[in-house]
Amino acid sequence: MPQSTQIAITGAAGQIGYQLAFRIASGQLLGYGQPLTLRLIEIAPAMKALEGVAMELADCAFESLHEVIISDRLEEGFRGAEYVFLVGAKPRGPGMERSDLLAENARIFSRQGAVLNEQADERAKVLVVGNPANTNALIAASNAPDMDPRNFSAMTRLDHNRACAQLAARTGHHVSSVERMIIWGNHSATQYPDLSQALVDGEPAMALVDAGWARGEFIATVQQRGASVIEARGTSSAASAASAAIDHMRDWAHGTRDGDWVSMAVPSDGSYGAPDGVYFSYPVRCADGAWEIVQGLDPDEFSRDRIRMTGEELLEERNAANELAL
Ligand code: NAX
Repeated sequence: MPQSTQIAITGAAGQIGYQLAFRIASGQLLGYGQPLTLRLIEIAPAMKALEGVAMELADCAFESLHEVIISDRLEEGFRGAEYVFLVGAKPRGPGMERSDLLAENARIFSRQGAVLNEQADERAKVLVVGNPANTNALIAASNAPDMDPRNFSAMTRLDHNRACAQLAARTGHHVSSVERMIIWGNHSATQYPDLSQALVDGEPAMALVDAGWARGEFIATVQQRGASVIEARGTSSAASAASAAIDHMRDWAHGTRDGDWVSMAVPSDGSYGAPDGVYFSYPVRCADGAWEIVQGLDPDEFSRDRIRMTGEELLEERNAANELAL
């Protein structure tokens, strides 16, 4: 029997956690039948709900699931973790400024980074989903000095998948025929969904759609998709977010499709004019458990402008986080 892979999820009794835990337990991350242990973490007031999640996980009788550990102690939850999904975060409350939100989450993610450094497998892959995801990833990585910052990333895969779905619908093709989509920058309203490099059934997307749509409605629809889901469902995207989190981690661990790439927010190296020292969403290719930023693309002036704007927002977030000196 191979060893059980240790997978930690924070915010595991929340909306996304409730989807994520079951999909992973069913084998969607590691492959059907691969043994795994779920280490589910919540804050104390949500522990009763988390007990219910653990009961339901047992009731699924999943072949892959060997053990479920539930805890409100990070030390226990992160122990030996090889894959870490940082989903739990402080939500924006009524009257709360963006700076307050950043400060509250900076405290959460600095502590999580420090405990990961002590307790997790030193090669653990850490995916930050909780918002503001890019800056939370930066803060967590900065507080884990013994871990490689490249082992932290933030999720823009939901935006990426949304963009692929919009392009597929517009061109009348199945979403699986869409390749080389890009989300640049921050997982926020300044993100830049860019289809200028995309292919649909091997053909350049720009030859299939008009430039006005590509630069206008397409971008706005992807940027505002989360708000549209809230308006329709009365609550924010959860199943699609969990699905994207698994896509992100699976491709990172097992590799991207030949000839294709995905969007991940990773430590910027200044490529394409993005600022250094932030977690910036780029097109990346993954192989052998590592990612590389796709090089050699030539963004036009419109794209460079958008990349600059979203980079400026990330710098502002980074500077605000630095002022907290966490
Ligand atoms: P919920 O409010 O349903 O669940 C969050 C859970 O996290 C709660 O159960 C809460 O008790 C727990 N929690 C809070 N602080 C914690 C801490 N310090 N340690 C452990 N657990 C903690 O939110 P949900 O809809 O699941 O969304 C979770 C996060 O994902 C939010 O920050 C949300 O903004 C973010 N999202 C990010 C996306 C992305 O693409 N990067 C898309 C989806 C989602 O909006």
